[in-house]
Amino acid sequence: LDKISRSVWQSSDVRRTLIKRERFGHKGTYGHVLLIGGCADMPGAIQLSARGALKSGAGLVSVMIDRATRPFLQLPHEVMTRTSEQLSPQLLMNYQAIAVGMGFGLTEEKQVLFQQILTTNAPVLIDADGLTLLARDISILNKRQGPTVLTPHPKEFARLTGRTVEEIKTDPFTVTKVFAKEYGVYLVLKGAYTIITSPTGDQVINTTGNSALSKGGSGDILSGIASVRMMQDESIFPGLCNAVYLHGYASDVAVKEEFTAFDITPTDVVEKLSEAYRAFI
Ligand code: NPW
Ligand code: AMP
Ligand code: MG
Repeated sequence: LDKISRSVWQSSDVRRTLIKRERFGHKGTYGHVLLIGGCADMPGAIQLSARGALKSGAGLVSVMIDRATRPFLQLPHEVMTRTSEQLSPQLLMNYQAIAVGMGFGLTEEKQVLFQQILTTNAPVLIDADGLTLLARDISILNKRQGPTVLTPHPKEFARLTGRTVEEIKTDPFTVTKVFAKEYGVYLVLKGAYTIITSPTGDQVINTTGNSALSKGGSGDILSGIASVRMMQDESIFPGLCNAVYLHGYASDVAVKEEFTAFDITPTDVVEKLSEAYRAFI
């Protein structure tokens, strides 16, 4: 691999590829993102994703949950809701990016919904329980018409590949590259150093972030950020790299300025996105 096809994502890359906010832009300019997830046991995950998307400049943010989850949700006023009973191919055409899986649950009913969602041509990011559902029948990826993004941590990637976490950590560059090319997906293997791989095998490493992120909810926030960045930035691949970079950067700012890696929460990280974006406009 040469230096270009596997390099560290830099601040200059973010500055170059992050969308410019236009003086005459409107909410249509910035796209409508749909986040699908949540269940009665885990109502927090989808709310964290919604915060991540909202604080990343989406024109509109909607979440889709099942009716039973609705009473447990406290969403920002700006976020619109749909219930999974309303799901249809026509409805999904209204969104420029879709993310599915955060706190979704693993029931048979969710498996069916998941398969219906993947029939859309819109870009779909699959995270968390979406990845576990995908691991039950990975061949569904071969039927995808639109772009697909997977954001596993090592255990989720182990489920998808049938390998052990140890095997993945021994040679993460090769296993991710082979997988991304085989299934034609963008792959974000999360960790202290996250590796982002394109369907053609380009690879980028992210070095921002710290152990403040090693807490439940961090990945759910990243999914919200990533669904916006992949929709708005130069193209999907740099958008994903920017999302991972800015998520890590926000946690670095938080640890330097206000919190420690002990007491910071994922919710605090979302607030620090303001400073992350400010550094790159
Ligand atoms: P261990 O313990 O080391 O064996 P799962 P999940 C491993 C929702 N959430 N390197 C580690 O395994 C999500 O959205 C809801 C190596 C860890 O215990 C999902 O829908 C929240 N191993 C659902 O929960 C907040 C690593 O993976 C195991 C690793 C399940 O998601 C929390 C967990 O993997 C959560 O986000 C690494 N770098 N990173 C809410 N407030 O609503 C992780 N592991 O079993 O797939 O479950 O990731 O917790
Ligand atoms: P998840 O396991 O889905 O909640 O995702 C965790 C998120 O936090 C991913 O974006 C990881 O890259 C990030 N993360 C976790 N631990 C660290 C760490 N020690 N250093 C940097 N980033 C981390
Ligand atoms: Mg996660």
